Amino acid sequence: MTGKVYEVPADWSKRAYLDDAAYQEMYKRSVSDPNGFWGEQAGRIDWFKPFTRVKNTSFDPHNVSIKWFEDGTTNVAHNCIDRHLATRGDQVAIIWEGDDPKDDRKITYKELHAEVSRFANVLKARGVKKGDRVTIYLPMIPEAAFAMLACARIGAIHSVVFGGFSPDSLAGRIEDAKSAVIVTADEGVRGGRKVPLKANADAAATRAGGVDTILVVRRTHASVPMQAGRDVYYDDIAKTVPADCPCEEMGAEDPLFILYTSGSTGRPKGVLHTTAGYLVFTAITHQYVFDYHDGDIYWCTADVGWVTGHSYIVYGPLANGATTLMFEGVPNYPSNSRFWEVIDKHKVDIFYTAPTAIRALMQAGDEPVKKTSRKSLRLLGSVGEPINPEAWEWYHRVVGEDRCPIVDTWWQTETGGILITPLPGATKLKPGSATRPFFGVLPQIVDAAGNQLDGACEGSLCIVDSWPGQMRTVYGDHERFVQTYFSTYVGRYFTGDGCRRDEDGYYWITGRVDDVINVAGHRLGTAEVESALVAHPKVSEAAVVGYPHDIKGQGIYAYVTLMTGQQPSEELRAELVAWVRKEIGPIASPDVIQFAPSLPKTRSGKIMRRILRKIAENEFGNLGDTSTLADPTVVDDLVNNRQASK
Ligand code: 6R9
Repeated sequence: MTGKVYEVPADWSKRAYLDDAAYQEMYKRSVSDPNGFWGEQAGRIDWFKPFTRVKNTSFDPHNVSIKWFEDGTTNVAHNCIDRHLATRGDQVAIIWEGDDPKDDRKITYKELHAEVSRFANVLKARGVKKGDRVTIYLPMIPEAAFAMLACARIGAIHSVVFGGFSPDSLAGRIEDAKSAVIVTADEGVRGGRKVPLKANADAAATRAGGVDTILVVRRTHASVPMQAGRDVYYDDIAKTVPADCPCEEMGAEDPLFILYTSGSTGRPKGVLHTTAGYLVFTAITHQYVFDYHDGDIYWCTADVGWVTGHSYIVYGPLANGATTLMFEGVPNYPSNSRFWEVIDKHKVDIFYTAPTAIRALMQAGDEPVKKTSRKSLRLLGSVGEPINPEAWEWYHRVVGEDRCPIVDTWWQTETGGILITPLPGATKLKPGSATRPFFGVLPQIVDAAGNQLDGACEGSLCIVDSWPGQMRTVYGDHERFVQTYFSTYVGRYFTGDGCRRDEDGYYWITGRVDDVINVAGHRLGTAEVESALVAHPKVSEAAVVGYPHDIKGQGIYAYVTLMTGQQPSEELRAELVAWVRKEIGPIASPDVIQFAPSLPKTRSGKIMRRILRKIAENEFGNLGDTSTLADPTVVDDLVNNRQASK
């Protein structure tokens, strides 16, 4: 920790929406009078029918129920598009920057209206109705945003699946959502390489069953097999449908989307977000956290397959009438200057990315950054995992030339939007700290027994009352929602994160305290990787833990016990890595596989992950109590055969 504090720059305290006094006052009001505060904030969106009740929420595990603005009606696409037409029809809504620096496209609000309406009519032509689930498996092309907004327009529920997931992972999500329609592309393009999206969608549809339409957007124009009756090219039907499509009137609590995310147990959960509260919350956070003003060019580098892409590429920015940049490529293609070149090309004011990208670019040195101008930049953001102070300092000094504040935003798929964050005109920054709670957010740090800790302390992070962007349930499994989030610390939302609060009341997220690992900003359950490994015919048992990784934050370390008669070998190691990539997707590739004749277990048969974590972290001296192990000698073997991690 550098211990350094960065004051709010003088020009920022002048131009920002909020200074520290305004933050303090609004924060106090937001938590002492949530009905008044959020009732007013709901005025940032158009309502078809006004609500009469603001907050109706309970975290009581016998009756977890979260409703905001429940009797009002509105439509998300209307708020993100139609209502802007009169004042900003010719303003650019989306700047698309392709993987190849020569490819780009600008889409005005008027054009967005036409594209989304047409897309909505195409979905209708394929029988999609209000409440139906549509799976979107697309690369980062404008059609991904069109498809999401088209669903919102007609009241369909989208489930976006990251293009890096395997056919199996995609199939699981299609099945769980009971989705009959998949929107995909012939192929995706990333870093100059093709991704066989349609082929993956075909395999997933076969596995999942129940898919009656695969809508194919042409991205590379590669020839892909098309199954008659089921598969159709988007542009072929788009020509045949009207350009005009009215917005469905949606209840505030009607579902907007499902997004699958990993937890510590079982299969990924379908996190369900609804209409009005989510939109109000993403809009207010996008405005204040990024201090978004009319005319700013805003760029979030996330993929729409993750919640950051949903909330801060599409919904928050478009609700605010912003210009949002959508990037198809990767940070190091064609060179390590790509991010900074895109910033110069499109005069980006606000740039929001992930620590893993910052660390990777930092390793490439200052030169690729310094050869670009970046003079348009005035604010930097970070999200997805804790940012180490070294990376923070480099981002601030080299990328932002000491003039751009950094907003380190902590939040989750479940929270819908940012919960702990600096506000650039109000908050002094400490590198590595997400600083203070956003409006309406009441964090609580608890000890293992669930006691509330006060003042400077460290423990597990809970949130004690609801905010409008909170997930409403696990799709199709409300009991799992209650069990996962409200039972560990009764009556409180448990985030799964560890957290320290310092003497200034600043929050420092220390990472997950459950069996979730965060690899390059992607959430993975260790249980998911384990079940992929044990599905291999030569594997009898597997235990997976995270370990510190210079660029990815955490790497994946897998201990594997083979079936009797199988011999460890380099070939088998490579085969298992390839197997996990195929089962889950490249993001889940184990970095290290250690073959272990047996795993450390308690007498009741539970694997002692604490020990496995220590060995993976190279902390042999500090293995803690091993006396409860059924066979303590197992540990010596593991230590002696530890694999060097990359
Ligand atoms: C938005 C997003 C959520 C988990 C979360 C935490 C980690 C996210 C962070 C951060 C420290 C930050 N996380 N932002 N940790 N500082 N600024 O990433 O959602 O994919 O659901 O991941 O990511 O561990 O619990 P999601």
